[in-house]
Amino acid sequence: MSIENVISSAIVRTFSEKLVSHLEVDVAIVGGGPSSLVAAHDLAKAGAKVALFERKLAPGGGTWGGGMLFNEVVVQADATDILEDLGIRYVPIPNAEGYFTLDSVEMASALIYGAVHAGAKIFNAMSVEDIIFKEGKVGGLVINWTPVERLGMHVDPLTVVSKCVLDGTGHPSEIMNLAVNKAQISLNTPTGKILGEKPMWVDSGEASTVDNTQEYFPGLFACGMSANNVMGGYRMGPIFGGMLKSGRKVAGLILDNIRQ
Ligand code: 48F
Repeated sequence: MSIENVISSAIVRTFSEKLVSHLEVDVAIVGGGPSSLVAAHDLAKAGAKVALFERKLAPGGGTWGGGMLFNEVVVQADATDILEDLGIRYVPIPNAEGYFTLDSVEMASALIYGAVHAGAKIFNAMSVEDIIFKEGKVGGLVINWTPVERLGMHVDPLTVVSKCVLDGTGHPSEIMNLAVNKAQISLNTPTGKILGEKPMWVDSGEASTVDNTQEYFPGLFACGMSANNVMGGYRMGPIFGGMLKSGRKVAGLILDNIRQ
């Protein structure tokens, strides 16, 4: 066999095996932002079978660019245990006890590496365009290649069956929108609908991101800014403790759910 054939057939075969073995999983995660990457890490480390689908070529979501492309972010003391677990270094901010800066590129890459090495499979350049909603239950995802989505090609998708779905799509809460508008699901919010993100209020947003991280319909969870948007929390900008803690919280909730 020629080396050209060796390379191409090895890539096609190993990718196909990876995808086929993740068409049915415990947890299907949508979006590879900081909250869902922590969730993927914790879930996989605890033994759950996890597939994460990220629309962009590079997972990491809003982590890479820090604040206004200054590639540093801030994390609070109560989330440094998660940084330690993932081997991410941080530096105290002078005169601001309990706050640290860290390199956003180190954080993004360590979160991705941590999730993959814990056993989660990340499928990049794939977009989730719908949910499986069967007999009143959320049963998985409908996926397609991002270039198909972006070019508006008329190509049917494939599906991933899962026990739980996690919406980690950030500010737009894409999966929750599909649940409300297409599946007519009434979410576990005061109106049953998405309440919508409020403007910036850093400390309120940080606390509410964690509080709002929950199961919003049987088998359908939200974390990070998606959860905050669903429940009408405030935004917080380039401080990431709440995102990391939200990912850890939702992993615990999902593990309890799938173990029952
Ligand atoms: O927005 P994002 O980083 O999610 P997050 O974990 O973190 C929010 C922070 O980055 C920041 C903030 C912190 O202070 O406010 O915004 O809540 O990442 C969401 C990821 O989901 C992907 C998207 O490309 C991004 O990488 N995504 C969104 N919709 C889809 C998707 C979809 N339908 N299919 C696949 N990926």
